[in-house]
Amino acid sequence: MKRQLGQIAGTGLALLVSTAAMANPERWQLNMTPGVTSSSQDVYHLHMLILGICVVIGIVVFGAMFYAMFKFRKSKGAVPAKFSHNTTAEVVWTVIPVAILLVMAWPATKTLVKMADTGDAEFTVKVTGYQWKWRYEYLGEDVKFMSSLTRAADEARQLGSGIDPNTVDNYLLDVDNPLVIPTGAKVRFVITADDVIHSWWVPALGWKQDAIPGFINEAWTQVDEPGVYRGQCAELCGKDHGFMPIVVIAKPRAEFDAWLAQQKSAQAPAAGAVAQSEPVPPVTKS
Ligand SMILES: [Cu+2]
Repeated sequence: MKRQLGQIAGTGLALLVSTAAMANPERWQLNMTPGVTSSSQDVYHLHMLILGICVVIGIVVFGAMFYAMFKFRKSKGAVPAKFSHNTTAEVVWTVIPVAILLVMAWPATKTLVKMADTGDAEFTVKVTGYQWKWRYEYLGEDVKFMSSLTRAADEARQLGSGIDPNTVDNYLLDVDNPLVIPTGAKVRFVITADDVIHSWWVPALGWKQDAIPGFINEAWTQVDEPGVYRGQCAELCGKDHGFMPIVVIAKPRAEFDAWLAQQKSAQAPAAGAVAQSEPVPPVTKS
């Protein structure tokens, strides 16, 4: 019996350790993932530090509580104390928590400040949320496009479609036009919405940012590993809220440059068509 329990505990521990190392959610995963950016890893380490502090506090507080409850119970002859307060004890149990909070606030604030600092970004992508898709615009590059749920998933999700969602790759987590960013570059995002509030969230990047009509929120990321990172709208935004996924592809610099150049030439209006596609507003005299 003891051996069995030991085996179960060992398996559980191994599961925890192995899943903690992975970037994508796994069945029975209990912990946060470290993600793929320096911000997400800072957040992960901060989370582990604070969790550790909370566990130690929990053990000390509950240990003292249960010790007192068993050691000083009535059946053991304990009598109620007569004093109503003790200034020394009150000062101690105020100062210690304040000190612990300050110790925790220091790294938390440092991480938040770093995550909010969008300076020195190489370029900016404007993200706009719509019911129920995303629009990406590479500011200053003349590249912009809509990004919506793939056709295959959209068909499979319809009632009575007869299509088994299990046969659709990355069901509800794939888009027609993913956002492409270069690896190793600081990319700034300005995030807004055109109808209702949405929220742009790719867990591996380590943050989510609300997309609010009339407001511009900022965020940044720097992904060092090439890869495909998936996310979803994280603010209930209407009936198809669950059907506006996000896909970010991080490509090595050269591949990204080639992709951007190709997008640019594909989206550039043909000579002579400029006047039609972008009418010049009439001059108004004030
Ligand atoms: Cu949404």
